[in-house]
Amino acid sequence: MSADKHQIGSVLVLQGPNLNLLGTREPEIYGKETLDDIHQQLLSQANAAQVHLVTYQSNHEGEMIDRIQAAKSEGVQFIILNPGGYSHTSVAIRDALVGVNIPFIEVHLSNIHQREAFRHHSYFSDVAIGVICGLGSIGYQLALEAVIAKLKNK
Ligand code: CA2
Repeated sequence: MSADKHQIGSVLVLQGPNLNLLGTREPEIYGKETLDDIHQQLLSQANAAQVHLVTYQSNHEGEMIDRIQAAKSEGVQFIILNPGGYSHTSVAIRDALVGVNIPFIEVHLSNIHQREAFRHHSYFSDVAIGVICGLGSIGYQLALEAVIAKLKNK
């Protein structure tokens, strides 16, 4: 569904593999909230700002790429992306984002730089307009606040 005439813009929140498990395991790393809790909060924040927001989670690289390509045809103006484990492996998702040329903010719940060395590099950070990590679910709220400010200033 695309934004109506009262809305100031359209945003996709795209969540990668295993983020559907939030709130069930490893709360010390990823927090206690479920993905649905996080999405409900973002939907209410977007609604208050008259922003059209859609959420999508997939455990499959190809489905994430298809969703990014669909976002282009839907007129999505910004993507808020947590690529999950694909952060550290996926040239293909990076290529999709560069290909559609939709600005995106990369969000990680945990501070990937304090963790294992293989998490220190992300294939997305150098092409993102901004990167937030280590702040838990607040990171998504801050990313949406930044997107709302950009939509108001356009
Ligand atoms: O900190 C983040 O948001 C990550 O993107 C999360 C990914 C991880 O591979 C990245 O290095 C950093 C993993 C998401 C897995 O989430 C789970 C949540 C609960 C239980 C198990 C996994």
